Amino acid sequence: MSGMLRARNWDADPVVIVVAPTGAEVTRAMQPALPHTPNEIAASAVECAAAGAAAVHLHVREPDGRPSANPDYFRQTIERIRRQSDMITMVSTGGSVDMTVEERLSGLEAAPYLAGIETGSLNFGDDLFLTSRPQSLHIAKAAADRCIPLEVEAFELGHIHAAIRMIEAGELSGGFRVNLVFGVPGGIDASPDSLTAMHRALPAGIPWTVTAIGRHQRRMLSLGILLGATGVRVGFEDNIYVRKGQLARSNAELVEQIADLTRSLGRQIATCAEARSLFQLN
Ligand code: KMH
Ligand code: ZN
Repeated sequence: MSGMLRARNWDADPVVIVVAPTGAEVTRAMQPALPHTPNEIAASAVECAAAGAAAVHLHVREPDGRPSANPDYFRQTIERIRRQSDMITMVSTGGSVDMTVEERLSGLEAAPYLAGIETGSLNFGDDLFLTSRPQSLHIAKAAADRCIPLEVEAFELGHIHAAIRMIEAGELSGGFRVNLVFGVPGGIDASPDSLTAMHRALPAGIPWTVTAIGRHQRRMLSLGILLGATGVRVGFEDNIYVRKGQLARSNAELVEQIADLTRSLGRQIATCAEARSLFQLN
């Protein structure tokens, strides 16, 4: 084969498993194993790292379970995770639907490796999840000031186009990576056509991950794995069931399940070091 050009195999790169252990919407009434405190969230993340997760998407809660914007909770959670694992710590700047943008920025105070950013708004179930363009610019600047790279959370096509415009205008620093989110009521639906439409809108060569809410989650993640996604996301933020009608015992059980699925589809699981390189964080 020497001297001939060869296509890069679709399965060449291992898959980064991201775990979102807590989120802002799920309650303990819905999922009794939901971690609330920094200790619980960190313990869950570390257990997920042992099961194959290389990155963790963090929200924090008050002890009674309400979504929190307390930077100390983010700090304690991240310190505990870092003491016990090399996984990439990523904070949400989406927070919960009723937080102000300043509250949503509180995770940046904990010096995470990575942060999410919204580049547009949508209905979120019965609520509004609002991020105006000036607010996106404010979040991007707050992250850039702290040298924290960003991952765009795209809930529909327009969010990708808005992010591309920000990149072109030099308004997003630290590289460009996108998490495609399917199935939020009010956002793009969880269907194969929607995944290919979102995938087609991405600039070549950027890291991209797939998140899906609801009953099509594993099918959407499978499609992402087969289309060469950099990573896939699981965890109680997105789905509390291990199969129809059966609650997962833990976030780690969901990580084990997606790791098995990934291998059965012909791809390997990324280590934390590989995930840093695949997310272009080195
Ligand atoms: N809780 C949602 C309103 C993100 O983390 O950036 C926002 C969310 C997305 O979970
Ligand atoms: Zn989130």
